[in-house]
Amino acid sequence: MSKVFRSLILVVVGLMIAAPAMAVVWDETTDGGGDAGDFPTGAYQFAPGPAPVYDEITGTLLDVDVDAYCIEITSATWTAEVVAGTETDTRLWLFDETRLLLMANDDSSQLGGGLQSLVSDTATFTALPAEGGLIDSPTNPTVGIRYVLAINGFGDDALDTAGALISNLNSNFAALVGINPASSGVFGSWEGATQGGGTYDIVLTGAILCPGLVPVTLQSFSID
Ligand SMILES: [Ca+2]
Ligand SMILES: [Ca+2]
Repeated sequence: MSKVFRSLILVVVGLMIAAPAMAVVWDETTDGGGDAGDFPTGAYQFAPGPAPVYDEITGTLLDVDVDAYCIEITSATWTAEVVAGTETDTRLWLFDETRLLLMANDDSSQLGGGLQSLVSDTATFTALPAEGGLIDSPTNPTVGIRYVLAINGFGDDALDTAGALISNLNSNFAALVGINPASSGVFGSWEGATQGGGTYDIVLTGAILCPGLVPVTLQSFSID
């Protein structure tokens, strides 16, 4: 092997090591074909096959809107974070296949995200600096299992089947919040409050957009 060729290989290998992993972005409209469903009164979106693996989601919220996506948790340490967008005040909700809320967050001000949102495993959220890190009875999802991640805007609330607030986000803006003790925790409907709308960008770490077929139990959330 010539010195030049060997040097070239070393440079290429060095660049490969230095290059940061690039996120693969799923767009609600260009990849998903249009408005993502509202869970469970409309379909949610998921990837068509095992590749590529999507770990970032972009879309647009209307004035009264919820966009839902199937995500699979791939690591015990994971986050789903709204990182940018013109929607200035988002909310994130994570439900399991029985429509039970595991956790929700309104404002990720602890990360400098202001009125945008972040959900994560409880250990990661607890370790966040500044005013954040507060948790109120969230439940960690299971690695390898699929869930529904829904995004909407303040102050549209999720209601249970009896019409009660599933989560007390109104008094826990910057906390990771689980089920309101006065609620069954089982999703019934969205309150439907006007939110203002705008674009959003959700970055997934330790989680991916569900690749390919979604379990029948999750499919039942769709009215299609
Ligand atoms: Ca929608
Ligand atoms: Ca918010």
